[in-house]
Amino acid sequence: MMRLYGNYGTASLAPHMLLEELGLAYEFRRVDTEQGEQRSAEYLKLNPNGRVPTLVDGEAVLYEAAAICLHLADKCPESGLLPAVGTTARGQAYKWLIFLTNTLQPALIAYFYPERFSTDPAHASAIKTQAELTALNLYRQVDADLAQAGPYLLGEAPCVADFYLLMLVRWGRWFATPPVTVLPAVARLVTLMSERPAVRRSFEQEGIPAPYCLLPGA
Ligand SMILES: N[C@@H](CCC(=O)N[C@@H](CS)C(=O)NCC(=O)O)C(=O)O
Repeated sequence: MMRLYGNYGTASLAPHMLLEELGLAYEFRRVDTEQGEQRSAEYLKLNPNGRVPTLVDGEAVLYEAAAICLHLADKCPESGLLPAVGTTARGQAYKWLIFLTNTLQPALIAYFYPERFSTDPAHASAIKTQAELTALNLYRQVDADLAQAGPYLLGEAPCVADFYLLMLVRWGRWFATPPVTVLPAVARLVTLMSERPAVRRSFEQEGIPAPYCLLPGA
């Protein structure tokens, strides 16, 4: 059985949602990142970056959330969460997933860990502010695309990148302007994705309450 190492609401959420969506047998092993368990010697043997998630699938040990998502979708081609190899739609799915993981996610990481981006602790607040502005512009770019060609990133049906986007939109709930409050097409995608039974199950397992992409009571 596969083992997903992760923590609630973190970068392990996208692989977790996909494991549920695809109906694959797995076990979720919590790594308490607030307590620093990601830096334990035992965990570093699996993921030398000291980050979650990590997936153990037989002999394979995979880190990087997007790679894990692709691997899971590849295991179930009949799910259609990745279009056929060589098609334009497959290329678009790669584009979106890599945009999310390589462009939007780094801005969010700078927002959550600003102290890692300067040797001077006094810079942290400015880095955080800029990271929020950058991320909001990127969410806006996604919103414009979804408004034109949605409701999902590839149009009529969800692909692996929509699960990833849901996860990253959730992270924006901490912003002064959470993306779902100003970006209607993004908010629609969040509604559609979070209505999926598999997504609900993973939210329940991680103790994620509604509203999923806003702070409680917002
Ligand atoms: N590029 C990695 C980033 C993973 C990442 O930053 N995970 C965060 C949680 S969202 C983490 O493990 N944080 C603990 C830490 O940085 O010490 C991925 O996408 O898997």
